[in-house]
Formats: sequence, C-alpha cells, structure tokens
Amino acid sequence: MSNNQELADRLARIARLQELLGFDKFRAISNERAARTVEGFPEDVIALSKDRAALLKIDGIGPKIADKIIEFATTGGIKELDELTAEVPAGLMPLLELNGLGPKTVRMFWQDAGVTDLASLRKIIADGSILNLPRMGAKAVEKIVASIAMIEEGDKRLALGLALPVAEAFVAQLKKHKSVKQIAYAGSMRRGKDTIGDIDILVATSDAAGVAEAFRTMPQVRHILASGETRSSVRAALKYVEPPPADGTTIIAPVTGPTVQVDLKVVPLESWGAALMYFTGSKEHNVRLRERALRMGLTLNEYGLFPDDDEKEPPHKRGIKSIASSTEEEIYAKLGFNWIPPELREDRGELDIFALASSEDDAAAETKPAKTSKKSATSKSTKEPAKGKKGPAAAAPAIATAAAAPRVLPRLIELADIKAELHSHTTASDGEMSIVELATRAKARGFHTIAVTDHSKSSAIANGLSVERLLRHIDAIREAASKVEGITILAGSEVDILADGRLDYDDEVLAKLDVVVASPHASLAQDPKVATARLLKAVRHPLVHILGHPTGRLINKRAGLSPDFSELYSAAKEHNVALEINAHWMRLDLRDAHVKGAIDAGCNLAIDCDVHYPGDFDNLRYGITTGRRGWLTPERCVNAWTAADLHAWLKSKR
Ligand code: DGT
Ligand code: CA
Ligand code: CA
Ligand code: ZN
Repeated sequence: MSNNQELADRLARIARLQELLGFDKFRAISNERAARTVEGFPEDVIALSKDRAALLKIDGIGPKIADKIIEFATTGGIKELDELTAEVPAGLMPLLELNGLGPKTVRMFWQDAGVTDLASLRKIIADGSILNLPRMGAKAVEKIVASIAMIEEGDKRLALGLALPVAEAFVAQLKKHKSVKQIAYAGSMRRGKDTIGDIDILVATSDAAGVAEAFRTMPQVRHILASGETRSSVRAALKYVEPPPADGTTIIAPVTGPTVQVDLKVVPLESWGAALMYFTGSKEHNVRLRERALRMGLTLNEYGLFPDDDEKEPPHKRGIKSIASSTEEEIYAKLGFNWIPPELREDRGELDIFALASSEDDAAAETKPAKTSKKSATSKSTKEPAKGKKGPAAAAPAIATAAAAPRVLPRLIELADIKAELHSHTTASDGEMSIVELATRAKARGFHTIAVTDHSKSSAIANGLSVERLLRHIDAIREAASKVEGITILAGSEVDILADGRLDYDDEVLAKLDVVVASPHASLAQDPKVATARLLKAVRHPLVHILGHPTGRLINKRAGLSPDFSELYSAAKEHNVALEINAHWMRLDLRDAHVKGAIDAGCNLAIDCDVHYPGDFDNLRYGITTGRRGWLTPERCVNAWTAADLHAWLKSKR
C-alpha cells in the first residue's frame, strides 16, 4: 500500500470513529475530506510533510490535519486514532459496512440497545426488540437482514453442489442467444473443486452487449455488481426453478436467501481455447504452462500461444498470429502435453507425467538461453542434471525412470463406469424409498448391483435398526431380491463406528450381511489420535468392506475427524477395505487430496451416493469429480468393477 493510502485510511478511520462517538459532525467531515485529498494526491504526502507550510497549502488540509500527518510521518502512528479506537467496541466498525446502516444508526444501536458487534445486532433482530428502536420499521430491518446475509456469504466459499445448478442454468439460458458461438463455465467449478469462490462464465459471441444484457436480466440475478463491455458481474440467487416453464411465465427467484457471484467474460472466438485454459486455471497449473512456453521460446496468454519476441506489448495487440489459440488440445499439444482434464489442473504432478520432455527443457534452460534449438537442448539433457534434483547422481535415475514410465495420464473414472451403489437407505431407517423402488431406480441407471444399507441401532435420530428389526429387514431384502430381476440386491448395513472403534452390531449379526459399510456418525470432534485408533479398529475388522464417509465432515458446517491418513491408507490396503468417497455434495468425504493419497498408497475406493431420496443418485457426478481430482481410475473404484469381481471381493470377507 502506498504511503498516501495508509495515511488516508487512518484519517478516514478517525472520521468513522468520531461519528460513532457522536462528535460534532464538522470534525468528522474535515478528517473525511482530508482522507480523500491525501488518497488522490499526486505526490507522496509523507515526504512533503517535512515542510509544514507546503502541507498547509494543500486544499483540504488545515493546521490540525497537518499536525496529524507530521505525527504519522515521524512516529508511524496517530495518537488521536489510538485514543478513539479504545473508546469504541471493536465489533462496531464492521457494522458500518452493512448496506443502509449509517454511523448515526450504528451509534443508536450501540447506545440504545447495547449492540457491540454483528452477533449482538443479530440478537436484537431475532428477538424483535430492534423494532422498538427509532426509525426501525419492518422494511428497514428487512434491508439490514439481507445486507448481513450478503456480507456473511461474501467471504464464504460455496459448496459445488449449490453453485453448479446456478452455473448450468446461466449457461443453458445464455446459449439460447443466437449470437453465442461458445459458452462454458471455467474456474474452480470446471476443475470440480468441492467449494468455489465464484462462478466464471466465458462466452464467445458476435453480440457482446446483447449477451451481457441477457446475463444481467436473468430472473435469478439479485444484484448487479459490475457491467462493462466485456465483463459483467452479478450475485444470483441459489434456488432456481428448473426447467423454465414452457408457457413463458416469469420464473420467480426468491428475493432473499443465499446468492453466489457470477462473472461473465466475453472473449474472442479465435482465442476460445486459450481463454478457456487461462480462466480454468488453476493459477499454479497456468504458471507451469507459461514457464514451459518460455523455455520453448514461446509466450502463452489468454489470447493464445505466440512466438516470444521480447517485445513489451502483448503479441495479439500487435497483430501477431498465434501458433495455437482456438482449442485447448492444440495449445497443450504445441507445448508437448496431452490435453489435461480440468480436474487434474492443480500442479499436483499432471504435467510431470510428461517429465522427460520438461526436464530436457529445464536442463537446457540452465545452460542455454531460451531460444536454443530443440536439437541442442535434447543432446544436452542426458549430461545435465534436471532442475530441482540434488546433482548428477540423483538426477540420473530420475531421468531413467521418466524415460521408462509411460508418458500418458491415467484414464480417470467417469460417470458411465459406475455400475453399483453400495450405500443406500430405505424407509426402514431414514430413507424415503422402499427396497423395490430403490432397486428399480438403480437398475434404471444401468447398475448391476445395489446394496441396501440402513442405519444401525445407535443411530437413533436416523431410526437405526435394532438387531431384531435388522433380521426382519434382511428377510425383506431377500424377498425383494427374488422379485426384481436384472439387478443384484444385497443385504447390508451402514454400521456405526462407535466412539471407541467398536461396531454397532455383534459379529454374528454382521456375518449375516452381504455388505458392511462402517461409518462414524457421532463423536466427530475427537482428538486425532483417538480418531485414528477408532477408524483403524473398524478398518481392521474382518467383516467390514467399506469405510463410509471416513471423516464425517460437512462442507462449511463441520470439520469432522482428522485421523492420521497415511496409517488409515496402509490399513485399508492391508485389510482390503475400500475407502468411500461419499458423493453427496455436502460431504465429498474423502475429499480430493485424500483420494490422491489413498490412490498413491494403493488403496481401493468406493463412490457411493448414500441414497436417501430418489434425487440422491444424481449426486454421483460430485463423487466422480472428486475421484477424478484424486486421480482415481475405474480399476481402483469398486463400484466400477464387473458384478463378478465386486461380488467376489464382498464374499472374500465372509
Ligand atoms: P475460486 O473462484 O476462488 O474458487 O477459484 P478460481 O480458480 O475459479 O479463481 P478465480 O475465479 O479467481 O479465477 C479463475 C481463473 O482465472 C483461475 O483459476 C486462473 C485464472 N486467473 C485469474 N487470475 C489470475 C492471475 O492473476 N494469474 C493467472 N495466471 N491466472 C489467473
Ligand atoms: Ca472462480
Ligand atoms: Ca472469478
Ligand atoms: Zn452415513
């Protein structure tokens, strides 16, 4: 931050505090005005402060302000500010950020109702006492409530499952605009992260203004944050009624409730691939790509891949033709890579798969200028150590392995690979469907197997089954299995892992089940050591097949257990237990990084929907995305196995 900005911030703060303390308003105004002046002043005001007379010549700076500036210049602080700060509760200042709340009102809340921060403001709203305060009618309070919601969600990342439907609705609706040639969401959403900061939509169109207008007037748009020729930004309501009614009636988006930021960027059609790549990120992946381009004597930006001619002005602005720009495939290919699935673009090794190619260039870059010919770069590389390695001795085997390893990315799991659901609930516990309905829906999705796994006895809130009820339920499952053809219905249970790691049913009961999913549901704030012991005990249990939602985390709501994951992975591998990726967008547990850890450790994984309602099967996509982000292949996903392989594994534990 510049000197002027720092000084201006302090003066503005003084003004705010004076207002909250109810000082004569002209004092606050003079500080506020000085802040503006300093902020916009072309020279460094601090440097100027050596000459008091010069300061005083500046319009808006009187003797009192000049003294404060000189004090700040010499001591780095302003005593008056410290004194004022001490008089006002720290939580009060942020309330000034709320839309429609001026200092007078905040002061009134403080003095008349004892409000000192957001929490105490929320309290007088909740108990209705705010309505007894002057000028506080229902309308005014409603506005404050909406503003609090905005501020709170503004700094929270949103679950992918809440944001994705919004993005899809935007894309689907804008696609109808005839001028649209290409449209897609990019950013963390395209990479499939479990939470997103905002939605980034790219569009190539011959009518930028028309599309921007259509974007800003979508029914779910609640606030317009910015609107320019090539960039618009809005906050959109999360709950959106789909599909739009055919009769043309307006879709009513809720007026209050959570929103998400949506950015729209208009990009040229000829640089569609480059823009999509750039705005998909991640930043770290892009940095690696640009480094790679530079080593090849090229430069990569959101407009394309260009020859690097060391000119300051970007090549596309000088009419230079790109080497590749219209598709991602082309650009990756020109850089020596295969197309990288967006879920892998995190610089977690996805480019190092092509290690030989890049280490050649790394080695060349150390000894030669960037524009050496490819030939000399290659001949050098066998002698030079690769960058980042400790020396020739360490580098040699690394290069040898890279040469031996196949230079292709693994074939990641896809939605169509999934042929079994192994974690589902019926009306016997807390599900909404009967056994037959569940099985029929699974069959309609092309699954060969469904396991019915209702809750165990300790899950009282979830209507967990007593042993007696479970035994009857097993009979009911067997009977349904004999009635529904074309799918194998297995009798299972989602057995609670109790706080100490014991399971919720005795072994002789568990032995009657085809599938045992063991999951932690309570005591989820345990110490990591205790949690590790608890989960290991379940994994080592000879009758357990799957460790369900291993940490119990709920996105934005509950952190869940944090066991020693490497111990968990090795135990799961040793005991042939599959670790679950619970596909519900609220869980995504295991999460991406832990899936990668489990894959690297040699474990198998399960992707299950934890079906309670018919719609829950649709959460599979989130489980798949999370699996892909963890480099999961169909071979390592038990739900992608053939019926024969899956059933053989299940039986091996009986
Ligand atoms: P988010 O929204 O926080 O979940 O994460 P992203 O990855 O969607 O980030 P966002 O929305 O700030 O920007 C979208 C993409 O645009 C990002 O993944 C990479 C690209 N991008 C944005 N700013 C920069 C930048 O300063 N440098 C580079 N290399 N790329 C950027
Ligand atoms: Ca984003
Ligand atoms: Ca963004
Ligand atoms: Zn569960």
